[in-house]
Amino acid sequence: SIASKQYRTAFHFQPPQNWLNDPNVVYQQNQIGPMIYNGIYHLFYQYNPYSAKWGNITWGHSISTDLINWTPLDLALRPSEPFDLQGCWSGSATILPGNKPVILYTGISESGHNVQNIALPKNISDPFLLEWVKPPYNPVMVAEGVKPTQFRDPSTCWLGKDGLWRTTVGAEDFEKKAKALLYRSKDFVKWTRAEQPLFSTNSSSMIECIDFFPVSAKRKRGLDGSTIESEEVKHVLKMGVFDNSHDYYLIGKYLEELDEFIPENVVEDDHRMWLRYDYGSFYASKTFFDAEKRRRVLWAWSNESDTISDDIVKGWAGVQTVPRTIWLDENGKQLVQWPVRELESLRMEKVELKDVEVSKGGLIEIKGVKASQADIEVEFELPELKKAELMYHDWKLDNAQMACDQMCASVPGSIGPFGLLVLASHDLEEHTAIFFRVFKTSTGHAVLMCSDQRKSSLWPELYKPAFGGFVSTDIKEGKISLRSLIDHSVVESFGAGGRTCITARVYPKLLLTGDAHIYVFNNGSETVKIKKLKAWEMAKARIN
Ligand code: DQQ
Repeated sequence: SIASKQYRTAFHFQPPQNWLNDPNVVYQQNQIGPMIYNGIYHLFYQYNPYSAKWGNITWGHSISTDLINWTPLDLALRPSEPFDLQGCWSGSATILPGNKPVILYTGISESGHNVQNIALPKNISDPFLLEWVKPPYNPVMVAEGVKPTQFRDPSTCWLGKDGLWRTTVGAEDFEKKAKALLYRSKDFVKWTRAEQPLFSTNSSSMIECIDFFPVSAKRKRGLDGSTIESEEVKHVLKMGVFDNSHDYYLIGKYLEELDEFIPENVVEDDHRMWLRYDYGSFYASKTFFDAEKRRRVLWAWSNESDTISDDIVKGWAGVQTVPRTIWLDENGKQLVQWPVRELESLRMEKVELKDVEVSKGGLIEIKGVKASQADIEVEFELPELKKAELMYHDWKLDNAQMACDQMCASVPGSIGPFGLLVLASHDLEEHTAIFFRVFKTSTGHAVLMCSDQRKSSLWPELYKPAFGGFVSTDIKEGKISLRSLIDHSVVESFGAGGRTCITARVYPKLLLTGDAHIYVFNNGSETVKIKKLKAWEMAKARIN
């Protein structure tokens, strides 16, 4: 049945049971107390302790030293006071000077309003930060000039040159305009709303789980959130668009003097023109700066594709994506993501292929690894690009998904569709197809990446879309890579070194019989070459 343990993940974070959604904060705490030599990562997440559906929201808490294996701790926050009686919703942590962590979170008050609260560790020398106290001066922010039920998810705070802390909170005003409100504070207790929001838009009613952080324009390494303006620094503003539950981001300049974010290359106020971290099941993401490893790490909630009643039967719902390092692409125009290196510690048996041609209709099985728990990296070499089919549609805005919908893996093309069939039964009755297709356009070439779930399962009533995104890569070099992490009910894919990512949730029936296979396929008229392929069976991480 759908309640089979086979659908639980081996290396994606999930609690032992019940409902999970947004990652709240993860931060690395350096050497508090003499007993600890490695930093400890803390992951907090939205959690319903009583059921596998959303409700009774608390903060679950787990810790790790490697971002892969996790130990569960008691709930960090649960509703207890008039300012959070109806729920402890999303927020973030900030580390104040002296290595003092503070949580800012949204409480749903007795009267159902969204208010912002503070929580502090009860005992700062407890390395596990087990207990959190809510000072009596809460709430520290209440809605002013915005809907009191649409005002939430304070971001990690950053410190300005003027010595004031800042945070941004998503809100919807009475004209249905979304705002990234800006608040400032000297002491973290008294917060004052700035006249001007950090950013505002007419293209969504509400924006959730805002993340705002600097990225280096020169190097891959991450920057601390309070890094000040300079030639070499750009800022990223990430917003969860409430109307369609997708995370979008903009790259631009943060003008500290004006406390305003000015996005680059944005001509219209239309969220469909914004960038996406992931074109699949991926929402409410949050980054944190890992000071020890000098990287910025991204987490996100990957929602279910089965029904709520299935979730109740299963007793669980929701996973976190694997933690991903993110940095600004060399072209300065988008971010690039790659699973943290620690994930590679789970790689076991390996299978390798080199220089294998896959001609029209070709299907090559990758044998020798457990196909339900694997990490696959392939590098494809392409035929001459002049063979590419013409893109006769006017694919604009966010219609890559539509393109994948119309041109699935079984619709033959010229260069592509080629890629992987994963969680595939021997007769291919069930499979998830992750693939590329190259087009000729009036200005050059376009590369489409799809993750098509429509044939992923024979179970009824699942959400089985074909997700898609365009890939911005220099295809003229004649190469493209694909990495897919297969973890029972998760398929998380990274195209062109992490330039386009797609996470899918699937429930193939074949997992119940063990009939899982991995294939490389080509359905284009032109032969593509597997330059290199490596597939590893993954060990099971110790998660909660
Ligand atoms: N989830 C939280 C909210 C947030 C939403 C509630 C986003 O704070 O806006 O569980 O998924």
